[in-house]
Amino acid sequence: MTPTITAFERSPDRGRGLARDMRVRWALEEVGQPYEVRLVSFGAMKEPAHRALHPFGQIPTYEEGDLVMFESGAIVLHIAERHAGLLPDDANARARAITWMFAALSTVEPPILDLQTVKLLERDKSWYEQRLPLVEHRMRERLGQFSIRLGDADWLDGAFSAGDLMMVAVLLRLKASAMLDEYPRLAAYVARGEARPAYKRAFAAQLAVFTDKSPTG
Ligand code: GTB
Repeated sequence: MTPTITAFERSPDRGRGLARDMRVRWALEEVGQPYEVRLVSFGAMKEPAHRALHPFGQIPTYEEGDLVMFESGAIVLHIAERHAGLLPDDANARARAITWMFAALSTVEPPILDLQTVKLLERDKSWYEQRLPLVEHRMRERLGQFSIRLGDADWLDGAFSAGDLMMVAVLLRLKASAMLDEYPRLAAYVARGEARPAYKRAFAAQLAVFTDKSPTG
């Protein structure tokens, strides 16, 4: 059965692949599962029809027969569990790959989001000058720890896994800032993820949504 995912009709990132449908598309491409995409506007996301799929009125969602899911992490895990290619067969190695997925989502992504929130939404606040260095420090601390753990390995635990997919997807949000370049091993890790053919196909698909509709092309 071909799953259907939802994505922004018009992504605010203008097709840079930063919205969370990208990680779901990438996982589907890695396992070779074709999928359909239903594009939703910001208005439609808040309507009852979409909220029935996603209680928080967001993207991405995932529909496969009777199954409806939201939360990109749960969706990627579902894809990885149902198809070969993203989780190792060995039970312990599988548990470790899932651990890295959770680490990406609950330990590395929050400080990245904090930093982006401060920079985008709190610039005019009285606390901005005090808060920014604190949030940057927390981010650098986390990236430093992760860089030490990755070391010179290509991937986190042997072969590429859903853990790497999620970690690269999360780190990609830092790509526009110079911060990632302070950690050459992490910059190279992200570049290895972006070089994967499945990543490139997913990226091209989400970019086409933007370029096909962009008045300037
Ligand atoms: N925890 C959920 C998950 O992992 O699936 C979070 C889902 C989520 O934040 N969805 C966002 C959304 O629907 C899109 S990805 N936002 C609309 C809303 O809440 O009304 C977040 C995102 C949005 C835009 C950019 N960008 O433009 O760069 C990057 C990431």
